[in-house]
Amino acid sequence: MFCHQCEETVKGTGCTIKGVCGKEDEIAAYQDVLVYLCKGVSVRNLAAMEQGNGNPDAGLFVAEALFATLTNVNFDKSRFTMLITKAIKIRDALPESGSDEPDACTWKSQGESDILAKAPSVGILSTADEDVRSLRSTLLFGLKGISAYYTHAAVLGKTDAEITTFIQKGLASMLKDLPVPEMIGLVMECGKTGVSVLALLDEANTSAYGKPEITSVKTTVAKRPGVLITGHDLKDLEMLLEQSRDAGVDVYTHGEMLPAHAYPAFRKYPHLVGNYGSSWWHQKEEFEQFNGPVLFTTNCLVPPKDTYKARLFTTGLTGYPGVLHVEAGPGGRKDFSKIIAFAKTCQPPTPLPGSRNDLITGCGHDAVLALADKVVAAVKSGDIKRFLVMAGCDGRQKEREYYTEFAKALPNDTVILTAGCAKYRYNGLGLGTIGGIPRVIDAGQCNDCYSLVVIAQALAKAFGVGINELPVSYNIAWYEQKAVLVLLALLSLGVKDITLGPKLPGFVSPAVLDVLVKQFDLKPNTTVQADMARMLKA
Ligand code: FSO
Ligand code: SF4
Repeated sequence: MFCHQCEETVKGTGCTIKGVCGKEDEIAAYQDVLVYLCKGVSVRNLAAMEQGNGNPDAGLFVAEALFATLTNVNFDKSRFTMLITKAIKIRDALPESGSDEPDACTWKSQGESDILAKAPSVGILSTADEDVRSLRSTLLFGLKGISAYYTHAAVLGKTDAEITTFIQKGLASMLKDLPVPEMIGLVMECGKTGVSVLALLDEANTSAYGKPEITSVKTTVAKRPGVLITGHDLKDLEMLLEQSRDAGVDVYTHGEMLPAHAYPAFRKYPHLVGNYGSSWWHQKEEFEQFNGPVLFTTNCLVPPKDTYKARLFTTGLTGYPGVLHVEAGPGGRKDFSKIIAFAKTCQPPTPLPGSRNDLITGCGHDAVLALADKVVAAVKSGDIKRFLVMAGCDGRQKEREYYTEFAKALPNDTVILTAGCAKYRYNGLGLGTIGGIPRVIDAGQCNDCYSLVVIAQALAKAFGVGINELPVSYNIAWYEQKAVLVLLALLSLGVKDITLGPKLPGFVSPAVLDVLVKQFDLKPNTTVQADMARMLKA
């Protein structure tokens, strides 16, 4: 296997024996072959669309397939077998794209040995040139981010053919020998499409569930047994809350589900009682103590311990061998009755240390722009000197303590703008408020990064300056491919001088890094003191 798509990749270069995430060699092979087949589907479908006879459902299929290959989403071979079979079926139902089709358009598998034999010749290392490989990987991982966000929007009924066409265009491009400037152009277009997909998802979430309101969430536990829901899928949360109404159980959010408490549509459920635990990598300890069932809707799934594996359930694109998967039925309806019935047989959750009643979330663009006058006045009076965008992911290495230390060391006249699970490094520090404005503005999930863009654009307009002239510094933490896409989206908006950590992506070659540094002034993080001095002076 060779995988270098996430920040935890071995030695910062690539996982070759087994993923740090727990991905086995075999699953990596299935994922590589699935991505390859999606390239074949894309070539045929793009050609068919030009003739007016494309398959309008192929774009969503490709997005779902790429989402399944994201870090920590699916470890279940049987699910990848189904996706591979479906990819071949969709591809073969499309007309041939020409007489000299690439192998991805025609290759077929007779079973596991074919898949395992094929993988090395179609995976990342099948591109020999280091810089071409780097650009293809950057594009592929950005496309995986788009695919995840697109799938979420589509679940809520918001679709956009331009976005799925771009996913297919990007995939198809990897089968061609393109000149480097054209590849760089596609990476930039990926960032631009990233802004569009984030806007689409924002529209999907807010039209379905209302505009998030600044909300204080309890992390203490109640007395009844509970169901814990984790991941990012709000539709799953809605179905779970509806089906568990009056069932005698409570529902808790975990990890990236925390911001759900801020939506008006979810606040009406009294049995949505709080948030249990913190970011994804703490799940082994936290799920053990939760005592009840845990529903995974999306990443980040960590291979479970036997102590709680029987209490895990997956849905959507997540999967793990031996864990019960809840499939969507007609109209996308999911039956969570087994999970709810199981919860009733469980003990209530054990309280976790450091529980509190006041974890603030829900600072989406509408809520923050409602405070715009206050924010602008605080900047003008000097009460707020600088905003630090500290969005992105959390992760398990010790070096991520940098982000907690950075937040602690920030002067009192600074405000953190965050989204994603990175927030768990500092949202419990009690950093207080400035004239009623929270010092940690949590816009929500990584899926809600669009809010940060809207807030930055509104500030730029209010002060009549460009986005790079604002008193805003970017200190982003990345882990997986959605964060890659958010970074590309920021670059496509012209944001410069982004600090990225805890280390730079292993898939970026020295020559590609040189372009990023020269064009965008991208930098790796260093020490809290040095980075803070630089950002506060900026
Ligand atoms: Fe975190 Fe995981 Fe939301 Fe990521 S839970 S790390 S960017 O997959 O999705 O922020
Ligand atoms: Fe390694 Fe990350 Fe790939 Fe997992 S997702 S195999 S940890 S690079």
